[in-house]
Amino acid sequence: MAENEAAELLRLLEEAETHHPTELHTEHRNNAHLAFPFLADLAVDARVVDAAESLVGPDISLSSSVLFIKEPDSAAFVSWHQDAFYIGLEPDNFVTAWIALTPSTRASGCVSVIPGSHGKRFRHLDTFGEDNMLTRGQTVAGVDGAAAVDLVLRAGQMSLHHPWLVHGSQPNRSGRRRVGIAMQSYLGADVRPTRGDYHVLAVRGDKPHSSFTTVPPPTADVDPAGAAVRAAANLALSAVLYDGAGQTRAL
Ligand SMILES: O=C(O)CCC(=O)C(=O)O
Repeated sequence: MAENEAAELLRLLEEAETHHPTELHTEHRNNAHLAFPFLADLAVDARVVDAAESLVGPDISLSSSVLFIKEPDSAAFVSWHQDAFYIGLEPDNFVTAWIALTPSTRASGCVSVIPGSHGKRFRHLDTFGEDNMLTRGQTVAGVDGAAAVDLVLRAGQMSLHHPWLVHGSQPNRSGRRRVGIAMQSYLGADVRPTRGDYHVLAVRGDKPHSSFTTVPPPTADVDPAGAAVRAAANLALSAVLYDGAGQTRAL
């Protein structure tokens, strides 16, 4: 999308942060598209969904979203990981769209990926590192950062990543916020939960399979119905992401 369109989404997000600070702070960054209509609209935006469809097929649902916000000159980073390692969905016919609302550059800590790494499954260690933005600080050890490719995006661009692609990101050393939202993930028709309960939004084509809980999009910012839908979805997601973990963090 054009940069001015992304700037308008950023304005809406920052307005929402001002009016609903507890709904959008770092530890409450999941599934904001279930409580804020402008993010639900972005989740079903044809430009995003057309790209997802080219990879996962015409019947699509969205299992969750994550706001990845790095404040200016901050230490927050994302360790090398594979999303599918802790997501309870199979087969791997799903894709994440990472949408930049501000420039995502090497200086601001853009997402970096290891080409070809989606062909293997790597062991992850839970570090729960303080500045690590991931739920468990899950980390693939021994990744050669020199092999990484930076996904540099201007505001309004997006990248798509495969669920087994090793990726991570460095701290934001720029003087500007790095704001991205990961629509994580767009699921094809054959995808099923392998554990837990996923609360999905119907995005395109046939309605989601009955093994998922289908939830409605919000009608107003954090209205009681939307807030309840999001809270239930986050609880269910938390149970999946922390399955087997020794400790948890707020989600
Ligand atoms: O935003 C980041 O830096 C990391 C994003 C990520 O890990 C993801 O979208 O799966």
